[in-house]
Amino acid sequence: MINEEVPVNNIEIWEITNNMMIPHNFHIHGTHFIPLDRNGSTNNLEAWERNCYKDVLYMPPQSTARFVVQMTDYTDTVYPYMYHCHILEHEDAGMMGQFTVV
Ligand SMILES: [Cu+2]
Repeated sequence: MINEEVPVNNIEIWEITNNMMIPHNFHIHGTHFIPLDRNGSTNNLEAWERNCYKDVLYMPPQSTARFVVQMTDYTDTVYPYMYHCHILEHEDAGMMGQFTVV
């Protein structure tokens, strides 16, 4: 199953939400992103999360974050990229999605 189809080189803002009562670490493959805010404010980003490229973002319980991202490499449905929680037990339990760049 492909969760997202992203136009190549498009500059996008993604919003991700952790609606659970435990933290997660959002991780994306094939690109990196610049965090914009957490829970609606840049003040909720740590110093090491600002103005830099990341491929993992800590998501506290009940939090929402936005980041700007650009996918510069094509991929397809045979070898899609993925995003997932970087906590191994969560990843193994299926907390992940797949996306293509077209
Ligand atoms: Cu997790």
